[in-house]
Amino acid sequence: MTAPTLRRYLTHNSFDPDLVFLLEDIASASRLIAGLVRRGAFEGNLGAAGEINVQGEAQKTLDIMANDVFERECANSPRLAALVSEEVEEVTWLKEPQKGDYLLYFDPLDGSSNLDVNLSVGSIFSVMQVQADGDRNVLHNGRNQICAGYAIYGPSTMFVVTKGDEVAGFSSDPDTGEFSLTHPQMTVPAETSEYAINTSRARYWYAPVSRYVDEAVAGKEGPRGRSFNMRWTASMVADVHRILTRGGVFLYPADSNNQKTGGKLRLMYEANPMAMVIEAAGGAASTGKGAIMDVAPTAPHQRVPVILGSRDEVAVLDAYHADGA
Ligand code: AHM
Ligand code: MG
Repeated sequence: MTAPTLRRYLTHNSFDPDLVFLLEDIASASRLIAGLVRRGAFEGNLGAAGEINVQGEAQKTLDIMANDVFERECANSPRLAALVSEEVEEVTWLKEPQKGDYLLYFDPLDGSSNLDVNLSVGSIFSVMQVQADGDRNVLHNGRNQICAGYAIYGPSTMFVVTKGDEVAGFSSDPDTGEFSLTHPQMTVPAETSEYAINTSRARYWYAPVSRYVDEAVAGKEGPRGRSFNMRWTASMVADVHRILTRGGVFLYPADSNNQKTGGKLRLMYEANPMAMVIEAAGGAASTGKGAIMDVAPTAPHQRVPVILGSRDEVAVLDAYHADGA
C-alpha cells in the first residue's frame, strides 16, 4: 500500500476542513521555500539583505523571501484572520476577525545562519484561534494551539505536524514535491544520553544548567553514572528533528547574558510550536520553571528559556531549577 499523502492524512484524522486548506497552504509554502534554499547559491540569495529585523538581527535575503512566500501562499485561506511572523513587527490582519478564525504564527526561515554553510534550516508554524468576534488579541498561551509543526530543509524536505494527539512526519517526493506519510506517530523516548546546547555560553549559565552539563560531561565517573553525547547544529528545527527521531534534550536556557530578554528563542514562533510537537510525541518542554505552553505571552516577539526533549532529562533539569542549583 502506498503511503497516504498529507491531504489524505489530514482529512482522515479529523482536521477541520478549513484547517486542512491552511495546512496545505503552509505545506506548499514549505515546498517553495525548500526550492529557494536549494537554489540559493545560484541566484545569489545567501547573503545579508542589509536590513535589521524586529529582533535587531541582520536579515538574510532568504529570510525575507521566505516570509513573502508564507504571506502569498497562506493569505487566501478562507478562515485565516491574521499572520504573525517572526520577521514582521506588526500583526498582518487579513479580515475582520470572527470567533474561531485562525491566527497563523510562523518563523519563515529558522536557523538561517546555517544557509551559508549548506546545513539544514526550516520553517516553524503554529495555529491558534480568535476568541470572539472582533477580538484582535493574538497573545494566547501555547495550550490554545490547535496545531503546530515545522518543515525541515535538509537532505530531504520533511513536513511534521501535530494537533496534539500524535505527531506525523511527511517526506517530499523530490520529483513531484508531494508530501507522503513516511514517519507516522513519531515519539521521543523518555530516556536519553544526548544533549544539545551552545557551550560557548557556559560562562553565562546559571547554576542548574552548569550542574546538568558538568554532570553529563563527567560521564560514567560522574553522579549520572553514564556517558553522554553532545550535538548542536545552531538550527532549532534540525536539533528538534533529531530529538524526535532518536531522543535527546535541547537547551537554550536563560543566562546572565540574555537576562533582559529571558532567552534567545521566541515564544510564539519557536518555543510554543516545538513544545506542542515534543509533548504530543511523549516528551516534555519547560522553561526550567514550568511548562512552556503555560507561559502567558506579553508581546508577540517575546523570548523565553527553552528546555525540551526526552521527559526524564527535562525532569532532571526542572528538579535542578527547583533546587536553584
Ligand atoms: P533565528 O530565528 O535568527 O535563526 O535564531 C534561532 C536559532 C535557532 O534555530 C538555534 O537553535 C539558535 O538560534 C542558535 O543560536 P546560537 O547561534 O546562539 O547557537
Ligand atoms: Mg528563528
